[in-house]
Amino acid sequence: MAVTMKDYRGDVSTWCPGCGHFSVMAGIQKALINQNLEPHEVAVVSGIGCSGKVSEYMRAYGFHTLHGRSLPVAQAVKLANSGLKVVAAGGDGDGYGIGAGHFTHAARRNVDMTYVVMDNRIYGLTKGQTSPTSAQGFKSKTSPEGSGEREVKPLELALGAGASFIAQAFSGDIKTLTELIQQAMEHPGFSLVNVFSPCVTYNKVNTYDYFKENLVDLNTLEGYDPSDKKDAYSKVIEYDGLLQGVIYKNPRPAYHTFLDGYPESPISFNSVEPNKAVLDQLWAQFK
Ligand SMILES: Cc1ncc(C[n+]2csc(CCOP(=O)(O)OP(=O)(O)O)c2C)c(N)n1
Ligand code: SF4
Ligand SMILES: [Mg+2]
Repeated sequence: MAVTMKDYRGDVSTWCPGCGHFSVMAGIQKALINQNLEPHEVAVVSGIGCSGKVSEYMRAYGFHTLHGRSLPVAQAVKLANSGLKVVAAGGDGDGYGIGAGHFTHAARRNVDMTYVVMDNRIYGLTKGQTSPTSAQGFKSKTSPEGSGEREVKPLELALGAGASFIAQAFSGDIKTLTELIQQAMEHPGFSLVNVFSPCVTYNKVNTYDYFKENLVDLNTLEGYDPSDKKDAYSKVIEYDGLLQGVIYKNPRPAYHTFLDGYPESPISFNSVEPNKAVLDQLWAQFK
């Protein structure tokens, strides 16, 4: 039987009506359905934030970790069970603030998994503080005079850190969002999809209209080559990161291929019925 949205549907309880995160979750679910993956073949690992609730709101294996800690857990899940499609998800604060160190190392490590960041340029869950991606000058409860810090630029950060697949999407265009998440999931290595996902309650600057007016689709730029890193940097800088599409794609061997003796089939499929000889050997070590 074909997998449908019903299979992935869980209970959503606290997202505000109109929150961009609804579309991101739907995009993840649709991308999984398009690959005919069933919920028991998928693990969603999330951090803390409104965005982090995605692991509870959809039906699949889920792990709601700590703030900024989805990536270490997700990488461990994938290495322990290579049979799972692993998706880490969280917010801009989660991924580019407290979790930024994990992000840069996950990008260069290249474990075969997908990271979806719901970038609303604000801390939503804690009620509207300036986040790492809030623009310099952005006013909020924590920067009433305007933020004095230059914002983190997720695409430049990911390019510099060595991510082998980088895409950017928008909650207001669910079709493209779904296609990009699916391409990321099919990429054999670490893939990032940064999604502009408006917080309708606390960010009155970076709204749906703001992104509709300012985002440029890479497909409209003639001759853009996503495998060319120089081209990627130059367009990202030229458009100040306000691009939609595959920014960079250049597959290289995933992390597990460098692990000597890493099993072909998932470790979790191995028999755990120890015979007497194995048990005696183990017992001898603890005597
Ligand atoms: C170690 C730690 N520090 C701070 C917090 C408080 N906290 C919870 S969510 C959050 C930020 C949420 O913003 P973001 O990651 O952008 O997600 P959003 O709610 O916007 O989707 C913060 C600071 C926490 N839970 N744990
Ligand atoms: S506070 Fe913002 S990010 Fe959180 S659920 Fe509401 S709209 Fe979404
Ligand atoms: Mg946020």
